[in-house]
Amino acid sequence: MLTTQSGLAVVCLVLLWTEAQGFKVLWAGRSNTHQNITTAAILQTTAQACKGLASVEGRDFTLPPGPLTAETLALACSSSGSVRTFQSAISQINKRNARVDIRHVFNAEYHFDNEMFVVGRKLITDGMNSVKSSTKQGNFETARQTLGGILHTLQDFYSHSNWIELNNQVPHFDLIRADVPDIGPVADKDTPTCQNCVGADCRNNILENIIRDKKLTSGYFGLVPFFSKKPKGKCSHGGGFDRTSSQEPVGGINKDSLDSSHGYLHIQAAEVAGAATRELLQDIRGAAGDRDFLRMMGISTNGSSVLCFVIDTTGSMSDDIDAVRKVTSFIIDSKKGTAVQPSAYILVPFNDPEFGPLMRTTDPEKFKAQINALTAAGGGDFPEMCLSGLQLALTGAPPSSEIFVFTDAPPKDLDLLGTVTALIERTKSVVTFMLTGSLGFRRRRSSVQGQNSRMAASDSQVYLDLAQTSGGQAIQTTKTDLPRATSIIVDSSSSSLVTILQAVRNPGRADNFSFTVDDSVRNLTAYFTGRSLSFTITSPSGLSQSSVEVNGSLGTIQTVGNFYTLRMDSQVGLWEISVSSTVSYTLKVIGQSTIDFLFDFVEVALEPHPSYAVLQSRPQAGGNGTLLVSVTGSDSVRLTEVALVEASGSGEVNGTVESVGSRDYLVTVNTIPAGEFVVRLKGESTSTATRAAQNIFQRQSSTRLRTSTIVVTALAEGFLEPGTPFSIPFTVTTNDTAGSLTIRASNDRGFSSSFPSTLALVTGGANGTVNLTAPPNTPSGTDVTLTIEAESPGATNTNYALLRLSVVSKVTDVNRPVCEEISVKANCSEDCSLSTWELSANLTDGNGTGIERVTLRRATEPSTPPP
Ligand SMILES: *[C@@H]1O[C@H](CO)[C@@H](O)[C@H](O)[C@H]1NC(C)=O
Ligand SMILES: *[C@@H]1O[C@H](CO)[C@@H](O)[C@H](O)[C@H]1NC(C)=O
Ligand SMILES: *[C@@H]1O[C@H](CO)[C@@H](O)[C@H](O)[C@H]1NC(C)=O
Ligand SMILES: *[C@@H]1O[C@H](CO)[C@@H](O)[C@H](O)[C@H]1NC(C)=O
Ligand SMILES: *[C@@H]1O[C@H](CO)[C@@H](O)[C@H](O)[C@H]1NC(C)=O
Ligand SMILES: *[C@@H]1O[C@H](CO)[C@@H](O)[C@H](O)[C@H]1NC(C)=O
Ligand SMILES: *[C@@H]1O[C@H](CO)[C@@H](O)[C@H](O)[C@H]1NC(C)=O
Ligand SMILES: *[C@@H]1O[C@H](CO)[C@@H](O)[C@H](O)[C@H]1NC(C)=O
Ligand SMILES: *[C@@H]1O[C@H](CO)[C@@H](O)[C@H](O)[C@H]1NC(C)=O
Ligand SMILES: *[C@@H]1O[C@H](CO)[C@@H](O)[C@H](O)[C@H]1NC(C)=O
Ligand SMILES: *[C@@H]1O[C@H](CO)[C@@H](O)[C@H](O)[C@H]1NC(C)=O
Ligand SMILES: [Ca+2]
Repeated sequence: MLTTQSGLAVVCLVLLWTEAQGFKVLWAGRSNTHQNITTAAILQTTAQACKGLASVEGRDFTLPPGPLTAETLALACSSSGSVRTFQSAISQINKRNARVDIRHVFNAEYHFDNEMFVVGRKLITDGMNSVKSSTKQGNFETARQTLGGILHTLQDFYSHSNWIELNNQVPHFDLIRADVPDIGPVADKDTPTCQNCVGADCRNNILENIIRDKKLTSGYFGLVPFFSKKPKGKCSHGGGFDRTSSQEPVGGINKDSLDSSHGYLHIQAAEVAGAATRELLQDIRGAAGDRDFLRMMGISTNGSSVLCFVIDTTGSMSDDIDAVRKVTSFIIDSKKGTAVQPSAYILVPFNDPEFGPLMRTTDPEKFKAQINALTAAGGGDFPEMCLSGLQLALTGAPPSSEIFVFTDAPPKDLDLLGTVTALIERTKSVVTFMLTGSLGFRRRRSSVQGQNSRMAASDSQVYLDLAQTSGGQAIQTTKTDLPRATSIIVDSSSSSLVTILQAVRNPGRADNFSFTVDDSVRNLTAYFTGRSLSFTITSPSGLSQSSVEVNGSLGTIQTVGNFYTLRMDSQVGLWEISVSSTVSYTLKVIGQSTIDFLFDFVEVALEPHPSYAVLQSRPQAGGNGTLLVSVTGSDSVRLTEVALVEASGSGEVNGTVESVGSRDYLVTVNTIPAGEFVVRLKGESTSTATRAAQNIFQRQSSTRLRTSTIVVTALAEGFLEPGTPFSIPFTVTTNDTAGSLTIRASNDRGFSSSFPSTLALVTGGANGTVNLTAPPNTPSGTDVTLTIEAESPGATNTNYALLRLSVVSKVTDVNRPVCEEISVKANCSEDCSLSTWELSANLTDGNGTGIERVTLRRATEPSTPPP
């Protein structure tokens, strides 16, 4: 069953006799996993949504022959630019699904163990309500997060209950309906449901009368030796970790994998779980509409990049706002009607003391109008609320967005620095600062309201640091020259931007860098930022150009303030860059390519069920670490090397790479570097047009990461209800033995919160609670991002836990509207889409909240098991 792969052979030997909760997540051999089931269902439902949207928009939709993949489907959906975001959406849903086996291993209701049908179903229906509300508000991140979790519970029903043994071939539809009172006959607590298995043979251990009366039951599960007990006569989950399965009646009924107690029904259970997953997704699709359903899945017919501006609107900014207007119009007009226009536009103005609100639209003309409406005024004293504005952009933009901040003043809200840094690390968005006036070169800002504006070099340091953490630039220029620097914004609006190399030397020093360009890369571009820089680039064929040659053998060097851009021919092979500056500098080499990667540090647990959960904080210092890396964009790439590279040195640590899925890899590193580091990945691709020799590719993370000696964990399940305080308990563990921790909690919605500002250390750590309250009028589906920061005694170390929560109003109307057919006038016999027909129907919602929307949809194909 289990493949014994590199490094984990010993563990796998142990796992040979184990089995645990739900379909597996990792190391499932030939068995179906939660990921297989979920991915297949998403592809099928998304294909139907694409088909629906295409027919409404009068476009053709044909699925290519062969197996459905994210690539082929995105292409068929006329959204080839969305491959990466589609894969990223699937991956996010799968990660939240996997997390349930780590965070809720002891909560039976999340797995439909212990006959917890009522609570289990409530998790699903409450979650569906939240997914629909989030989608309606455009909060797709939160929607995916919730969706991943409830799909785990839904799928486990088919593995852990006796639904399949009751000979059901289709899903239990009532599990996803809040409008039915119960889910049918369930064996009550006192009714025995199982008998002993005959040796290892558990085929007939469910009692005959339970099967005959069609009573639902599920296996009991307990991990704790001697303490785990089950009620008399009840079935067990089964498997080595389940301590109840050795109690009478011995054995189990789970169908988690081919070699489980009821492994002979594994395939059927997985098929019905797949059909159930499709049903749930169809229900969400119905509520969201095809366009928003596809956006939740990361698919937009308008390309996938997001244009995101954070703009200082205080008195001295009118030149900058003009420059933003011009570049916005340029991007929108030059990409109009093409497949590469931004899929969304985000604008966050900030002033002092006001900032926000975040404006998000998919309509380019509306965005232009919003930018045209900006005026420069006010601002009071010199510093402004820049970090508050940036915080909104970081939580409101999709992950890995490029965010551009325009300002000429230092930040006033430095208390948000830790939060903004945490958000950059977690979202992996890239922040580029356009610093003008006094923060730029030469010209100084005119004094505001008679106050003297005092500037120090340190004023811009916060921006330089944040740019470096995110992998962006801090471009310092005059207001007059600013329009020439905005070409970087045009570059960023391409939907397949990848980072090939990025490095920072601060303090500056002479150094040599090399990088490999593969044949999927187009429009190779190098950016340098630094004062009085001096560099030379050499191509694989030996052509070289130095920074003083404006027009050289590789291209034209454009210089604006401290920012240099060189666009080059994307020659395949090994390139070299030699920098001889002693002042601090950054360099970044980007290109356009479909091949990229996603990564997260994860916590892996092998017992009872091998699974992982994404860390919402910095990894622990001095120890080992595990990353989940997914290669996106191409089916024919193989990852060969993943290294953590010191951000400002040349040290690097190689990881052990283990494939755990078609494009997913678990990478373990023995010692995470102590300082800041980036993730670099190398691999081979055979997707060349010519299918020529193997093609080595290299990619790097933009974001700089770091470890911490403090560990912060916070667990928040469920949803905030408007007007009601919501408690989020958190735990801090640290090496420090005395003193107290400083705690800061902040959220991006300005919700009122209470938390202890310091926590006294008890041996090894401390526990605390943050109470967060959404105002009573908060719309259902609003999301809120909470950062809980802990700082060690003496401020030597900080870490955080970042949580994205959803506000959901109590549902009062669970009854579906009714569509009653009155008459149909049609003379079409076969394909009615080719003729005219007339339908008259009576749509009513009883005493419910009313009918929101009426859509016509072609009947979907009957649920068929995946091929
Ligand atoms: C695509 O762009 C058009 C305008 O060009 C806009 O009306 C529409 O809302 C956009 N669609 C999506 C899914 O972003
Ligand atoms: C960079 O490479 C050049 C040529 O190979 C070499 O002369 C120089 O010493 C190197 N510089 C550093 C800092 O390694
Ligand atoms: C590469 O850049 C050129 C010129 O800047 C542009 O015309 C072309 O569309 C870009 N290529 C791609 C694939 O975007
Ligand atoms: C990683 O570190 C943890 C905690 O220090 C330890 O329990 C575990 O065995 C280590 N794993 C490996 C593969 O070294
Ligand atoms: C990392 O692995 C690569 C390829 O396996 C090897 O070339 C390189 O020297 C290794 N680096 C370190 C620091 O071990
Ligand atoms: C499920 O995924 C695993 C890992 O990618 C794969 O080995 C297995 O063949 C898949 N199973 C099915 C039934 O698709
Ligand atoms: C605590 O200190 C020990 C020894 O200095 C170190 O090995 C360990 O990694 C530290 N743990 C944390 C959480 O920092
Ligand atoms: C949070 O709310 C709980 C319950 O209402 C209360 O006991 C606790 O003291 C509150 N904690 C803080 C930090 O306000
Ligand atoms: C924090 O809470 C956990 C679980 O309730 C408990 O085990 C731990 O001892 C507590 N730690 C401190 C420092 O109070
Ligand atoms: C539509 O349904 C409502 C409620 O059932 C009923 O009162 C009404 O008469 C119906 N209208 C028609 C035209 O059938
Ligand atoms: C309206 O609400 C009442 C009480 O909540 C319920 O008994 C009744 O069946 C509802 N009527 C309809 C048409 O749904
Ligand atoms: Ca001010």
